Amino acid sequence: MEFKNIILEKDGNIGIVKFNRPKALNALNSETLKELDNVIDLMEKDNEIYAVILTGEGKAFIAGADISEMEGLNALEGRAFGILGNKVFRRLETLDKPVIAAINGFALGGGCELSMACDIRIASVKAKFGQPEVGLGITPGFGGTQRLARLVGECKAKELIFTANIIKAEEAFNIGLINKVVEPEVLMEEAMNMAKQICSNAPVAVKLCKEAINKGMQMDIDSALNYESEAFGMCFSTYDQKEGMKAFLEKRDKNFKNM
Ligand code: DAK
Repeated sequence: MEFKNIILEKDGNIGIVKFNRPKALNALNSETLKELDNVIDLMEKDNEIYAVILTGEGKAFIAGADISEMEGLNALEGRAFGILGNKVFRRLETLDKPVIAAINGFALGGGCELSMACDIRIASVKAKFGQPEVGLGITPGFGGTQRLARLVGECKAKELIFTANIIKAEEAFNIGLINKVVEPEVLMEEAMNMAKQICSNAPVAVKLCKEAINKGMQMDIDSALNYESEAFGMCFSTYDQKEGMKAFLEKRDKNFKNM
């Protein structure tokens, strides 16, 4: 499938999604959001993809939702835009495979929010993060008030959102917004290495872990631990559990089959 604003590649078991509107710093317009929705469909259906990397072409990851498109929206259109974005971001967050954001540059507003809907965030030292929406007269609309507070805590989330400050990758790392900061030249290599390491593990177990962490974070601890027990039990119905344990006992390399 061909896209106008997204380049889709596959390297082994890894799906690579590149936002490709560099002239507008990859700002998210509704066309790009719809394309991303279609890309998620493809990722979801492809059983050979075990992990996904998102990155941006040019100097930005994503500089936010497209201000030129949003500027003229009426309330109903604004609501529809917000619903579309939230739906797509949530689909990414709940995709049954890990998603790594390789953040090459600006991750502002909707761009920071998109990175927060990913499971792992690796950033170049050149990356910058922020939720500048209040400076435009709006609230973050793609989950920023919710995911940022959950990731870095209420204290820092309020400071970032109320001040609209833009922070460097190093500070984003220090407050727990991102996993790792690397030099720009090795960003994709680092993301690929992590993706390959994830792909070398049992994909069904990884998928169940993602689900257990995401769902468990919204539950009380007893319900969450019950959920974990169910996921753990489920593994014993898989080929990969037998293979993983057998390979260990036989002191040989494992050969997982995603089943
Ligand atoms: N939208 C549209 N175009 C953008 C853009 C954006 N977010 N960011 C940059 N561009 C465009 C610029 O207009 C410029 O276009 P031309 O003038 O060349 O045609 C081109 O990209 C290059 O940008 P600059 O010339 O400004 O580049 P600089 O390196 O000088 O500056 C910058 C880079 C990232 C600091 C600057 O471009 C900037 O401040 N950009 C805006 C960042 C921003 O405020 N982002 C947050 C957007 S608001 C909601 C749903 C969603 C949202 C909210 C509510 N609901 C429906 C409730 C989300 C909101 C946002 O994300």
